[in-house]
Amino acid sequence: RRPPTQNIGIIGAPLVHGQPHQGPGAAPDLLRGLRLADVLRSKGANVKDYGNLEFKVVPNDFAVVLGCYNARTVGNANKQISQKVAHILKNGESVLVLGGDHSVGLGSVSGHASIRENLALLWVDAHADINTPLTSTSGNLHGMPLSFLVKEFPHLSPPVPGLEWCKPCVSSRNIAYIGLRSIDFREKSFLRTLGICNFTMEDIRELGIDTAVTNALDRIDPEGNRSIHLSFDVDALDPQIIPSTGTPVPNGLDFREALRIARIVHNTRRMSVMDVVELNPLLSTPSRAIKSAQVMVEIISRTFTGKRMRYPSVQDFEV
Ligand code: 5AB
Ligand code: MN
Ligand code: MN
Ligand code: MN
Repeated sequence: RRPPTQNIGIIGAPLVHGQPHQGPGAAPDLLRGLRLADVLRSKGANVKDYGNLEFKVVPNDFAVVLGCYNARTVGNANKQISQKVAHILKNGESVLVLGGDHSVGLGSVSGHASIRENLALLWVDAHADINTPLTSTSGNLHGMPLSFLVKEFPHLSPPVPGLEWCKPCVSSRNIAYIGLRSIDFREKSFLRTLGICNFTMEDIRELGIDTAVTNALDRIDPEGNRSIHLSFDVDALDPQIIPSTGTPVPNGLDFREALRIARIVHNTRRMSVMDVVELNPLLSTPSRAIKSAQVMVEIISRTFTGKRMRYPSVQDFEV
């Protein structure tokens, strides 16, 4: 069966206020500079680039709720992201959201859920990103998006100014993690209480990536009929491959494993939204930043189209 031509809408979401660095704001344009859209087109996709969203910085927005930094700025930006994602999905296009830090998951997942009920969420990350403003030790919202999105979340958090619009929209049964290896103490208990499916790096080393991803998808989408949201934090990959990220953790996914995730998700033919977040071109060296971005271009294009542009050896991407 030949799938219909794929329509892809790209949004740049250069939001940086979910963490302390400026760099993630430069990622969308770096990926564009590497001809991401043309690579996707060369593999047969129709691509429309909607450009970068522009976000206003709310003055005096520091530490509004117990160590939750920049909540209004992050909240307002994510409301824009949510509306844009919904708009593009309504146009019949799949969406590629280029972050920005991982707080953009708040808007991206909310926008997706507003159009497709019962989505399944695959969170590829070294981290669990499920702190609340009260459990976070950093106060950075890029470590918290899931606590706002999970319907069954066990703790009531104080309402966060700027995020009033954001309603829990994904059931914990329909969320799975791939690649975890740095989970905070309180996050562990949330994962356990909620019974969220997770394949840590340890699990992946034991089972292999194919079994991990296939089982994760079976768990979160047992009937195989849900719209899939892939939220891909580049720090899931090993820092040897992607050194340009703000919160690197050793012993991550290798390139082959990331390409297997791309392949298996692609083969569902049901991925509607992919986020690519936490790429920070201002960290490590400029040439390593470009290589990090090239790795992501290959992963993105294979996830959407299933096709490889060339036959890269892993060494091509080693830095
Ligand atoms: B990322 C940490 N758990 O809450 C926190 O990169 C790290 O989007 C969060 O996964 C990392 O600050 C957020 C310690
Ligand atoms: Mn993350
Ligand atoms: Mn992470
Ligand atoms: Mn990070």
